[in-house]
Amino acid sequence: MAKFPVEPFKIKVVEPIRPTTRAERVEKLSQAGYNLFAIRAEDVYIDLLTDSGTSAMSDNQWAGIMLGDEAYAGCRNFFNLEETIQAITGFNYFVPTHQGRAAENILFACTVSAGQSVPSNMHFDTTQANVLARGGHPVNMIADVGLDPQIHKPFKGDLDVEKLEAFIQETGPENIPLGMLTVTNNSGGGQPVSMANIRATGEVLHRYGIPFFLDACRYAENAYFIKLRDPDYANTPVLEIAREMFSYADGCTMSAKKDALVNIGGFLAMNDEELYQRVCQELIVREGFPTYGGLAGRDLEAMARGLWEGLDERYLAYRLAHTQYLADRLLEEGIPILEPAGGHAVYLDVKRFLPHIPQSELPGQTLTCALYLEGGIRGVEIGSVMFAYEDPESGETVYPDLELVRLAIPRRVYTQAHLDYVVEVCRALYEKREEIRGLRYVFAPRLLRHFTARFEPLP
Ligand code: P70
Repeated sequence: MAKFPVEPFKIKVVEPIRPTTRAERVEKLSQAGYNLFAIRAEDVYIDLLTDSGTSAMSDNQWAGIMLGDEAYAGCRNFFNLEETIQAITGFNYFVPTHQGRAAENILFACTVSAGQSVPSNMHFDTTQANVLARGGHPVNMIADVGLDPQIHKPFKGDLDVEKLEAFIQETGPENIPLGMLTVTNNSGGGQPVSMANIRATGEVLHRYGIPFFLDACRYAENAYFIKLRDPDYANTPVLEIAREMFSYADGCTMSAKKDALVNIGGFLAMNDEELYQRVCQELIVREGFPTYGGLAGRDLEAMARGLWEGLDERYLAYRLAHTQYLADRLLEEGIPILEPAGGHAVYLDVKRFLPHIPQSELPGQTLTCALYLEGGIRGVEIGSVMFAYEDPESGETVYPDLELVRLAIPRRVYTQAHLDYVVEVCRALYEKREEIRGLRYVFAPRLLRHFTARFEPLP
């Protein structure tokens, strides 16, 4: 049997949760248009929708909140945060933002023009949408192993560097304002990117004069995976690994709602002073003055403290083992998941869980609904609803290679018993998987469709 890691903390504050009846869930789901984003959190028993903003903060972070300096300009918490971000990333300049997508919006507003391309290992939903919103083309270049849900490789988040170079030569560097790597790769199973691949990606982009940014929201989990899986780094402190990862890049976007263990916050960091000046202008129009960037002073303090806690090696060892525990228990029950386990989530492999439902009938979304009906669990579809698109030339729908349901694990929130319950529900559902029927759209917006689309069950 898989072994559960001992939590490197004890629990001081609790929040009650309430199971619902199946009859209640049937009604709530139908009212929500079969989209779990439209369900009230109170009607969810175990909420694995996201690891973003859902962390339990520490006593030290809450203490920092009381030290919030709410001055409009130059609050002391900004300087604590600045010192922290410089120590960890080494980048010269940064601005706070209210969350990751605001950092993306500002970065792309200052860099991307219509018709230009932004290559990445894999864009997540908001970076993809923010590139599209500027009239740009988000291009994914994950190495082939990253698209095989069953192959065991240490760094399935790696970008295909040869593909990148060929793409730059075809497209012309002048049409590529920046390149990115998402660490860890959220759309591809929370898989890490190797240090060698971060270095090589930076080298190729820089050879053509193209800036390189990390989408760094799970950089600490990525750094710890490097420590665990790359023998060259087995004895390197994780802070040093993180610093080296950032050293190959020219900047990063960060959703601090993930590895910085806060409920809200983010930042955009960079080395280029001229870019920083333009970013400040954009920030002042959209987010706020550069020493608070849309956040309260207390939020900046919680972020500064959370960034250090997110790099704590005992915490990271527990964090990855906790996710691994859920993966191992599901595998023990024969339930198909993307392997190996990701850092922040376990991803059900829907093509093997519901092989009888074609992607046109939205099997990932269907499975999120079935999990909710079966046990009040909320996961999120990372598949055709999130990523399918219409080919502009043929008019045909292009479905993503991976059809997944992500069970994201909030940090420091759920115990072994919660995860065991999740396994029980998945097992019960897997046993009756053949009874499950697909969905169709009733409403689908153009950008970031998954958040607000509505569905109905197929007859
Ligand atoms: C998640 C959330 C956010 C995210 C990310 C990467 C790699 C940027 C951002 C934007 C979003 C989400 C998805 C499904 C359900 C709920 C929430 N990811 N880059 O859970 O950051 O949210 O702060 O604007 O993963 O993965 P932000």
